Amino acid sequence: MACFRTGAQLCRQFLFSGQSSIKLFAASLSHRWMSTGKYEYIIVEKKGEKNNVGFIQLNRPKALNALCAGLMSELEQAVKGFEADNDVGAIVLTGSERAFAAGADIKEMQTKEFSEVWRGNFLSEWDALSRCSKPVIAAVNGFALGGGCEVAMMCDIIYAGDKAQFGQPEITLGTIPGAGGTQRLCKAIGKSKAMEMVLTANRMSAEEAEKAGLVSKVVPAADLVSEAVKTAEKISSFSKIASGMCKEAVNAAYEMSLKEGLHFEKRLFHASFASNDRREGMTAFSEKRPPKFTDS
Ligand code: DAK
Repeated sequence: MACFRTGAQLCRQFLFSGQSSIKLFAASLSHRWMSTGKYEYIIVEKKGEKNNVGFIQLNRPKALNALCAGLMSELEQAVKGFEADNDVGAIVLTGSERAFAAGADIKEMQTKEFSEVWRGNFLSEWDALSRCSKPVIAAVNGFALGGGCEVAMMCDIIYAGDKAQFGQPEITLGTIPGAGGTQRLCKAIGKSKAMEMVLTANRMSAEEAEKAGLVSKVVPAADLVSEAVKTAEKISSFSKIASGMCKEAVNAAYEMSLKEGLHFEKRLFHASFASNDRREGMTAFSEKRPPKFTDS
């Protein structure tokens, strides 16, 4: 199964890498559409010197970026748009200085009944971000609470501004985290700290989150986005086939036993030998010159 998925992904990467004029035209159209502000709750742009970083800013300031259905649906569209854009090698997701996101929209959930949420698999569309094949960096300033913390954890790397606060306050609403707050948090910071956050609704500061391993870097709030974009640019400079494989392999560590994960990693490594970029990377090293990756 693992090998099948790897092969399928490789084929898809090969297909996307064909820089045919039709594909370039479609990408430029979708970029133009994304940049013309057709979104209500998010801002979508491309950033970086080479315009190769997808940038999504949650933009519902009056509700502290509460993640209403409309916002989540726009987020899914934007992520899919960047996935289909051959120029984009990594994505940055951020909010405002006051709030990354204060959680799912409580007012939208308030009157829902059990039968409705159960039968309709309420909020199942939230998974889209965690299925993105390109690396995503969450740049978190301010509140990342409930679903906001869970969305950050769906990303591959979290950078935090120095005033960021992480928390899973669902218990104060008589419910529990529903999008990874009991699972990803536990894997990121361990059972005792996760239990404490989930059971007490106590928040974790940026500094504590870095110590606990939830975030990889804390920077002054004002520098957060540029730091995240810089890292995304660096990732984008490498072969997209290699970065996609790296992401897939690291994520496998969450879902497989060590034995299965090591096997999966080795097979992906072998599969990288089918790419031109692997040959180019090793040739460039031997010839003492920078590589020219073509994502093929
Ligand atoms: N929903 C809706 N509105 C929110 C909101 C939220 N989560 N958070 C804040 N707001 C709104 C406030 O109602 C207020 O609106 P107005 O009254 O001005 O109209 C405005 O944002 C400003 O908020 P405050 O006046 O409260 O501002 P403060 O600075 O005093 O307080 C705060 C900031 C972040 C501490 C506070 O707003 C707060 O405690 N917010 C709620 C945090 C929270 O409990 N979050 C968890 C929500 S439950 C699932 C997927 C996801 C989820 C579950 C399942 N599946 C895939 C199944 C997620 C669940 C959740 O996230």
